[in-house]
Amino acid sequence: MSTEMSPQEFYGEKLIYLEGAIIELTSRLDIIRKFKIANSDRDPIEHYTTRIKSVESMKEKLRKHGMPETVDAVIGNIYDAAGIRVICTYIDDVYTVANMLMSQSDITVIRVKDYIKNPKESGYRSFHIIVQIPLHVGENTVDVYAEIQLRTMSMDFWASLDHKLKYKQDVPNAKLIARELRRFADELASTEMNFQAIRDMIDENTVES
Ligand code: 0O2
Repeated sequence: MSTEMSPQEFYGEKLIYLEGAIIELTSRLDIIRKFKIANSDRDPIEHYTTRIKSVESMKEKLRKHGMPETVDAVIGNIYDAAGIRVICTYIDDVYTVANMLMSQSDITVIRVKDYIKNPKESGYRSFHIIVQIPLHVGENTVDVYAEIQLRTMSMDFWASLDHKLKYKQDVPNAKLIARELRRFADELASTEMNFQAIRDMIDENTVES
């Protein structure tokens, strides 16, 4: 039986900040989807998932950064307590959706990491944005941090397998598997670019009937 503290127990009344940031940001994504469908007939987002960082991994992060294991330390300093992962159809959709979010006047962009243009050593690819979004809670307005990770389906597929390797202990041939994953990441990236080029060729040559 798990003895891990629940987010409600740890965050208490401030859980609403994290849940609220997720609600705000997913509404923005839903509106982007509706706008794109209405204007181009194509939804750039396959799906999105959301999560509040588990208490165990949050405490580990606070310890790593030498911060007290308190809710205030999280709300004031930790960027990814509230997280949204957006899975897009094509690579250019990632940038379209990211730019549409980042250009919203009440969203403050704190940090951008483009691991698509500059993949990690592991082969990991994704576009990360840290934002701050204002939340009206009762009589107060609070700015809440959230992390948005945008990636394509193939980047997501790759990251799930890589995550499995990272968190599993004693995998035989872990080094060899990591090397193979790195190679597959390059192959997926090149296949994805080819898919996008073919999509463009089809679109350019399509005559509306
Ligand atoms: P979880 O459970 O996904 O939240 P920081 O976030 O500040 O600790 P850093 O280096 O600034 O560290 O963050 P980075 O690398 O921009 O993004 C961290 C998150 O990206 C990770 O969150 C993963 O979700 C994802 N990520 C980064 N590198 C890799 C990788 O090589 N493989 C996979 N599968 N995912 C990666 P967490 O906190 O590790 O976990």
